[in-house]
Amino acid sequence: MRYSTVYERLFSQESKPGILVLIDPDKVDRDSVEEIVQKINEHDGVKAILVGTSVLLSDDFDEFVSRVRKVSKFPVIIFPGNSLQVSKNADAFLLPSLISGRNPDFLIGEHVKIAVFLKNSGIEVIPTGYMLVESGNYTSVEYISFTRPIPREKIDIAIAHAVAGELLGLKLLYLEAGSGAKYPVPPEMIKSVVDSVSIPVIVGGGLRTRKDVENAINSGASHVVIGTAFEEDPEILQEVL
Ligand code: 1GP
Repeated sequence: MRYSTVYERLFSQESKPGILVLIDPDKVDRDSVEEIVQKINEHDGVKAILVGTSVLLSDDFDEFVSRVRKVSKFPVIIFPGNSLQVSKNADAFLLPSLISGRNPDFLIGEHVKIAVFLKNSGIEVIPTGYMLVESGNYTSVEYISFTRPIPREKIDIAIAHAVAGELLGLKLLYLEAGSGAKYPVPPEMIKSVVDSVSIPVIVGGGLRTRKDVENAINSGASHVVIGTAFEEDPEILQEVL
């Protein structure tokens, strides 16, 4: 690999915007894991595979991550919804702090439970400011995290949270409308946040069409996250980028 870290590979200046495909371990038939990853491998617009979910009902997370990584030609990054979703078998770990909320469990609590494990594992950790944005429906992340999303039109509030995250030393911002969101994060909010910070911003939640993806990328998103639309139709990757 040309880059020494996944972070560099994804966010170096010459890295073009692309897709981070989110695989929810609770939604994948265990007989089709390799086949699904092979499908992802076919698309050069993909930059990485994220693995994670809001709750986690399955009991084979570690093995699941290994299977994905074994076949993937892209880096595999854990994007955990809680402290059960850890494994040494990934290329990197997004450590999200839900900075748009005021629930201490998701700001620091879950992190304390896995911090020493992560450090000892040697896995690359990417400290991420996770910002939930109102999306027109009640999403799993809102329910599970007991946090309220930032109102869609409150761009000033989004900027203030993003800048606070940057000043706290976070290396990445994730603007999230929530899985299956009715409306993605508004382009104006993406643009304002991107213009306010010098760390990369990724965007996800409710992105289903080429237009959705273009809106996010043209607004300055470093990459976009696609989960539900890929689950519903793996060919979507071809269409959106
Ligand atoms: C959820 O942003 C991701 O954390 C992906 O959302 O499932 O709506 O693509 P979708």
